[in-house]
Amino acid sequence: MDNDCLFCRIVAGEIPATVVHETDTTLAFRDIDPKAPVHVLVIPKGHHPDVASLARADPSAAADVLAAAAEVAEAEGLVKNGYRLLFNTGEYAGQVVFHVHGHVLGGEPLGPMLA
Ligand code: IU
Repeated sequence: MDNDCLFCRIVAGEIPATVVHETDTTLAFRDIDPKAPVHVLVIPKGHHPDVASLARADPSAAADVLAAAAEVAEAEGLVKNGYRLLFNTGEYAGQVVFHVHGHVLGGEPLGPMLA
């Protein structure tokens, strides 16, 4: 755990979050500033700054995050119409929290990514 990391502190229960899914290795909670009717963040419990570092350091945890995201999408009723799973990676992509997180977005048509 990184004491300066907001998402590590959510995992530790030190900061509240609306948790919608949890496994031994992952946690999923609602984004505090949702960009779609459903906006859930899926994270590994271990601290890794971005998805590339996670995949390198712990491929099994990376697979767990993808599986958890699919389960969240199913539980949130997003599978029939589709949803977006997005990992902002680095400053130019707009990553602001450097504990890897997948955004599960859906519940309305999202349009093309690069419109
Ligand atoms: P990004 O990919 O690092 O840009 O996404 C960070 C997300 O974390 C963003 O959508 C924020 O609304 C969200 N978030 C949150 O859910 N709770 C918080 O306390 C903070 C950010 I700070």
